[in-house]
Amino acid sequence: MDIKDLLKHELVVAAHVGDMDACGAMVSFRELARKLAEKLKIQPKRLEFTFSGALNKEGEKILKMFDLKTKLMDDVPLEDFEYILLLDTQTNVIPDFLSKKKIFVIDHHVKIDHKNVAGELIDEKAASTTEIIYSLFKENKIKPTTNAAKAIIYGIISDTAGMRFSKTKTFGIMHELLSEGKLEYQSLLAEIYEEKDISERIAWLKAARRAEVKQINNRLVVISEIGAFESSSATKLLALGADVVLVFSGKPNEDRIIGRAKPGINLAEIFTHVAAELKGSGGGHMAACAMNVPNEKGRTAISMVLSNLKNVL
Ligand SMILES: [Mn+2]
Repeated sequence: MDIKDLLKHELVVAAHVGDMDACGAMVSFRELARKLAEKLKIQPKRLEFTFSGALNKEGEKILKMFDLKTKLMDDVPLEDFEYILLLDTQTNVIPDFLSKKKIFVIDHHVKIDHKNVAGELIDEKAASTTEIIYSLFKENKIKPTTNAAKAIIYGIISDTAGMRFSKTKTFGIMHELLSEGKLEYQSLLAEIYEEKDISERIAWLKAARRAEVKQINNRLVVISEIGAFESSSATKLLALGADVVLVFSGKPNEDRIIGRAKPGINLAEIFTHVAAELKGSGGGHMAACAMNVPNEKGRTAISMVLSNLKNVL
């Protein structure tokens, strides 16, 4: 099925991690669904928005900014819905009770082997999931409102670290969105990025202090550990000069490992493989990925990633 068929059904729109891109994708999808239904002369269907994992601070900010109400997964009457739309998320990370539904995937992470999805729009080359949603606007000749354009832009900004990891195509898209919406990049940045909380900055510095540096074939691999803010800590350690960063974070129900790598190193493949072997879940982008494994398996996971890295670096 394609997106037009999908819109004939009531939908639970879900993401696993509620980050800026996932939330921006929800905001822009809400508008796309309404306008496309209008265009197709079909009754707009009920949409419920929820997360199967956690919502982060930046995601929360987007939801507030564009007034999108989400529900806790437990409060969504799943039995009423036949279809789930996964945004910025693939089927390997969602809980089993969701996997039983008919699933449509819109995502830009490395494609995993999906079983029985009703439909998918996966573009690993897209900078963000919002970029894929934007392509749907264009394909259907619908002009996003300024709000939807901003939500799309925020998804791109967050997933390319402010355009630093952006491909040429995304610069074109960014230019189009900014000029058509008469938006100014600098003011959008200022709106979304204020100085990080002191607790987050302390986490970065602690992660740096705890860093263990290993040299593998002339490449620097940095391993560290932190209780919270593991993703941004890993990004900071990469910026300090590492080629690969692995940050361990022990959570109450699982061990989490965040990976970051310089371009050209496919860390996601290693993460997916190691996570599967340890009966956890893992994946992401080549150079930015994560895995969750059962408690007490995190250290093993790190050693396994390291031995795999010896063959890759
Ligand atoms: Mn994303």
